[in-house]
This record gives sequence, C-alpha cells and structure tokens, in this order.
Amino acid sequence: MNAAQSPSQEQSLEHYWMPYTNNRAFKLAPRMIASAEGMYYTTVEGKKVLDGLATLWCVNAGHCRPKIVEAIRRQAGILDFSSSFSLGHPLPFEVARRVAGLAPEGMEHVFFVNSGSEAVDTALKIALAYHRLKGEGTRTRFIGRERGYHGVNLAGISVGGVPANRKAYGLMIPGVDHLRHTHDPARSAFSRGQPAAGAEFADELEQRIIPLHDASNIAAVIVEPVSGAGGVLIPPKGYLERLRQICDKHGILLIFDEVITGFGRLGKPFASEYFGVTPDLITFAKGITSGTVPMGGVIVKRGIYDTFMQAAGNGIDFFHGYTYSGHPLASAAALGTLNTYAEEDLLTRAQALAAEFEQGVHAFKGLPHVIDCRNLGLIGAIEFAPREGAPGARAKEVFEKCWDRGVFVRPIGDNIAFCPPLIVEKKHLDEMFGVVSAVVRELT
Ligand code: PXG
Repeated sequence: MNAAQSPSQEQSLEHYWMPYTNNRAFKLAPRMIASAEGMYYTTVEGKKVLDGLATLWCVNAGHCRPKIVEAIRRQAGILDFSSSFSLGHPLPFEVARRVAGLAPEGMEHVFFVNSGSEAVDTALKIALAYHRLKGEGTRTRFIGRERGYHGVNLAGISVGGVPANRKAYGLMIPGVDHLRHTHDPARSAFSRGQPAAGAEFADELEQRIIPLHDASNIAAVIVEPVSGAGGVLIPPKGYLERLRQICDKHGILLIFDEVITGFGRLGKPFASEYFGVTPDLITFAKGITSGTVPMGGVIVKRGIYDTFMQAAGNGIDFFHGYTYSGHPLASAAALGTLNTYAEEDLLTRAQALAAEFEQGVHAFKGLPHVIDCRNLGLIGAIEFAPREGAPGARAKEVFEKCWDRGVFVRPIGDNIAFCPPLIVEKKHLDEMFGVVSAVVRELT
C-alpha cells in the first residue's frame, strides 16, 4: 500500500470530488480497492471482494485479463496518441470492423466516443442531422422513457427518466417526452425472464405521444432494451417489437442504448439480436473494453451512414467528434477484449449460465421484505418493500453488509442489482447469492 492509497490519511482524500458518491461518508470510511483479478477485488486492507456487478456493469471479461493488459501495455509504447480528425491509425478501423461484425445485419458503421454518455449524445445528434439531410428538419423531438438511464450529459439526462439525475438541472434540452416505464409488479412480479404482460405499454407511443406531437416532429425514440441503472427492468414479451413497428410506421428512428446490454450480457453480442429487434442506432461503451480504458460508440444502419456521405459533397460529413475518438490505447484495449471474448466464447456464455442465475435470483422469493425478483441472461435484481419513511434503506443496508462480507452488489433505490462478469462460474454465483441471502434474512 502506498501513501496515496492509505485510508488513514484523511487529508489526502479531500481533493478528489468523487462522482455519484456521498463524499463525506466515503471519506470518513473509505472502501478502497488496491487491485483486482478475475472475479475478485482486493481492498487496501487485503480483503477479497467478489465483483457481483462487473464493477459498474462493464468488466465483462473479468479483471486484469492477461491479453487485454498486454494489448494496452504494448500499445502505450508504440503509438500513445494520434487523433482521428482527418488523420488515422489502423486500430480503430479494425475495432469498427469487428464491432460491425457482431452487430445486427445492416448495421455496418461505427462512430467512436469515450463513454456511454457521449455515445448517447452522439446518437441523438446523428438522428437530428439525418432527418435534416433527408429534408425532414422538423423532426427534432426525442422520446425517452421513465426510469431510463442514458448517461449524464444534458441530452442524456433529458431523455433519461431517473428523477434524481434530472431534478437539479431545470430545463435541460427542450422537446423531450417520455414513455411510461414497463415495471408492473401488480401483474408481473417474480417473472422469470421477460414478463408475459405489458407489450401494450408500447402503444402509448402511438396513442398518446404521436398524436400529441405529430410524427413529423419526432426524430427518435431511445430506450435501453433492458434498463439497468433504473433498477433492472426486463422488457415485457412483444414490447420492443411493437416499439419497432410503430417507429417504422411513422418514420421515427429507434435507438437502443446497449451500454449495459452490449457485449454478451444476454448471451448474444447485442440485446438487439437476443430480442430479434434491429434498431436504427445502437449506443455502446463499457463492455467494448471490459472497462479497462474509456471507450464508447454508436453503430448506425447503412442507410443512415450513406445519407451523410451522399449529402456531404466534398466537405466534412458530420461536424462532431471528440479529441479522443478512436484513441489508440482504447482501441488496443478493445481488440484485446474482443479477442478474449472470442477465445473464451464469453459473448454467448450467459446463455449457458442463465438458468443457474435465474434459480439464484428467484431463490430470494419468500425472504423478508422481498417483493420482486427479475432476471434475463446474466442481469437481475431483487426488490424490497421500502422501509417506512426510509425508501432505499433496505438495499443500502444489504449493499453495506455484503461488502463487509466480501461481496459487491449494487443498491438502486429499493433494489439490489446483480450483473457479474461473464467469466462467472457456478461457485461464484453460489458465493454471491449465498452472502446476499444471508444478509437479506437478517433484514428488518
Ligand atoms: N447508457 C446506459 C444504458 C448506461 O447504463 C450510460 C449510458 C452512460 O455511460 P457513461 O460511460 O457515460 O457512464 C450508462 C452508464 C448505476 C450506474 O447507477 C450506471 C451507469 C453509470 C454509472 C452508474 O448503476 N451506466
């Protein structure tokens, strides 16, 4: 342990304003990680902690995997940085080719960014510019969904539907409406996999939103195929299909935010393939590098890309990009990650483990205060009845006690979310669910 890591040196923790954190509480009692390997972290005190959330839904290949580490190391000494603005280097071209190969048929072009938030804002800008190029410049509105999480940039929180992420920021971007979320415990609590009821939630798009705004003013609908940070909400059977039909009928683009579901979470490279529903744009991040180096992107359908190319004449086709789009280290990390996924069949591994995982999630049914269990592929959640006067307190308590007992899971409101790295084995699932259920049994 070096001085900078020492939790005893309170002063040294003062300067870092940590994101999405109770800074005061953390700095009084830091949870500090020193290293990680495979499924486990090691804390600065030397305690091993099982990573039940792929850290923040991203470390799909597990921690410090040798080929990924080596790819990043090697690249740092070959080409540290070169921009993608009218210059190029080979790696992001190769990553784009590989990602397009994993994407649904017809989605062939990839724009790189550095995070999920940037991917979302990029996708929304592509949608606006596309309609304008097609002579439909009135299509400027976006439709998001309650409890949707699309990152933290201004457009992302505007289409997002997590109240706490929005309330401090006033108007955000104008012209946004939201579909209702699909969580329906009265009909669908304890559904195994996709709930049978609720496809009709998609009809709100055609019955309320399109009549209100007129399709000619709507650019795109953006949803997570499975919403993650909003509490792990599994789409009802037929719901995504119906959204696709309605968007097609009205010339509205459909964006799937696959920042969490991309790269194997449901046992296919993308959730789009799992559900058999092809959107017009896919946003991704996290799993592309298994969390090792920041990278994200937007995959677009051929026709959208072609529209930009045809309209541009001799000039720049899209006035958008980040200094670090297609960064060499991120690209090397992505190739190392994609190679690891391919060699270990990790992008389909969730299929083999889904039944075991489902058993583990649904074994919470009947434990104190548990009012729902949800799962699909290797993502799931249990939900508690809120404690009187203290919503979220039960999940927070479960999170804290599990951490103390060596398992990391995420509290989201009154939910505990599970999203293990895709290298997870039965013994890890047993350990994770075993510790969490022991803690849940003690809940008051
Ligand atoms: N879209 C989705 C679907 C996400 O889950 C983002 C966009 C934004 O990605 P970046 O890389 O900009 O963070 C995300 C990120 C949580 C939590 O509370 C979830 C995310 C990030 C941080 C916390 O579970 N998801």
